[in-house]
Amino acid sequence: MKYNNLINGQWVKPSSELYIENKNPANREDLIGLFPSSTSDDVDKAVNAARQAFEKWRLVPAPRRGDILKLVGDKLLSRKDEIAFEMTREMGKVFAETKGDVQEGIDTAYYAASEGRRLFGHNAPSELPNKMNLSFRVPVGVGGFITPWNFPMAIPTWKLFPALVCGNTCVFKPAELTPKTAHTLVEIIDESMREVLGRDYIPGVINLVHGKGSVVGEAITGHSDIDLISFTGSTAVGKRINQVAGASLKRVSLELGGKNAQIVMDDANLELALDAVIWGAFGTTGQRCTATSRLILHEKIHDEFLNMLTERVQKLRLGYGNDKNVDVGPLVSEEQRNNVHKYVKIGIEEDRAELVTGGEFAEDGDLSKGWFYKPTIFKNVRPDMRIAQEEIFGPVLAVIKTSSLDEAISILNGTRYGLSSSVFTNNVNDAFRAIRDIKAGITYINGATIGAEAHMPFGGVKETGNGHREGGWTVYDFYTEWKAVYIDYSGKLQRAQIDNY
Ligand code: UN1
Repeated sequence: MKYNNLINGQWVKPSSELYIENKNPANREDLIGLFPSSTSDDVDKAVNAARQAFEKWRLVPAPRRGDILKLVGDKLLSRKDEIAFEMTREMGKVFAETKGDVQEGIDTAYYAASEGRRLFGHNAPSELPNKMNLSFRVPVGVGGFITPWNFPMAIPTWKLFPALVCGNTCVFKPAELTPKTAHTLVEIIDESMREVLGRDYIPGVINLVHGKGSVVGEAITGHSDIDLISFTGSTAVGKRINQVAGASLKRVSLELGGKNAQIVMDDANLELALDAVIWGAFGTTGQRCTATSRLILHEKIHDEFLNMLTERVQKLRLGYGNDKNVDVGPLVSEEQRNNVHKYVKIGIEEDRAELVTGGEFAEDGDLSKGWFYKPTIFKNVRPDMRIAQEEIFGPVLAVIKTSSLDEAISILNGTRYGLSSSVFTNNVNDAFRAIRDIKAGITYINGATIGAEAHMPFGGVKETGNGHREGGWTVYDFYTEWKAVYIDYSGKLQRAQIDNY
């Protein structure tokens, strides 16, 4: 089946007429569909449509825009299992997790819908008599949205829903590896717009342009008529986007890499810490920007905990995520698996690190049809080794020994990233010290590094981003401009700073 782009309210072929195959990463014989390989011409058309639509969409009352998002949330909810099944087929993580991914989209839809009735401004008194000052939010304009494959539903919704409720129009380029999920999402948004707006439907509010980052992503980033860019992906690509988009002073929000660590202190509940690290390191096959890729163990519990962990990891069941009794799905692609294996080889060659388990392709029986990799643990890892510094984005955990909380925090902080972090301790003083001293956008106490909730600010410090957050209330600042208004009803010219002082 061939899918198309949505431009100006119409499903249209890419101007290249070329399509890209989308296959199941657990079974490469399973072809999901053909998706457009679009060009900069398609991006131009989408941007033009979004620009025209903006002049009408910005005038639709925000609560009405919220009504559309409420309906989008309802539709996602009623189709949750069906959509999750197709998402697992498309990108590999297990069904329970793709259901969670859709739920995150539903939560974001309802949050954004209710924000349509808030979008609060601030008022302040004037320094002059008979004069009123107020300020309110206006939309920014046309947004370009470039999203990854690991949360093919949640991450696009984090961006598109707040952007839409604020009155912006959208040009959306999803990851090449997960176009079907994006198609379903955009189809639902467009249907909901038609149902709520009826004859007042505005074509071009949301445009979907499939294709390669190097072509479609570049064209969006450099487009002179796009006002803002929101991107989630690698730090290398984020830096490039910031440079290109910065040249035309676009507003840019970047959610980039992570090298997240879980600390386990000697007073921690070890069973709990064990459940958390299994979930954090091997959930989504380690392909989350919040995944636990370093485990920092207090020396007093190091050996015992590592034994418990190894035993559990070796029992994890690999397979197609839509089958029952599967704990871990495949990696998303051959390229991704080769990259993980490259890092495992680097780890083995690096001084002193020791492979405890895993470290190879999983190819028994049906697993040979997909991009499976055995869950992998390294021990005796030094904090400065490459496997402890660079984002691997796969099921590889580096275990580091520590002798104190201070040292553990300094190891945790000692990378160029700062997204998620976790500390297991039952000592309340240590917990609060860690909360204060950890340099990361997200810190969990007695919880895994993954599992952020949609109504809280999501993002990180250092090279994890450029200071913006997604989710929660803060994202509404990214998608709006502040307008300050002064209303003078004195009937005379009152000069601020001059007539009153
Ligand atoms: C990501 O890894 O890119 O906190 C997003 C979590 C999820 C979102 C992850 N709610 O792990």
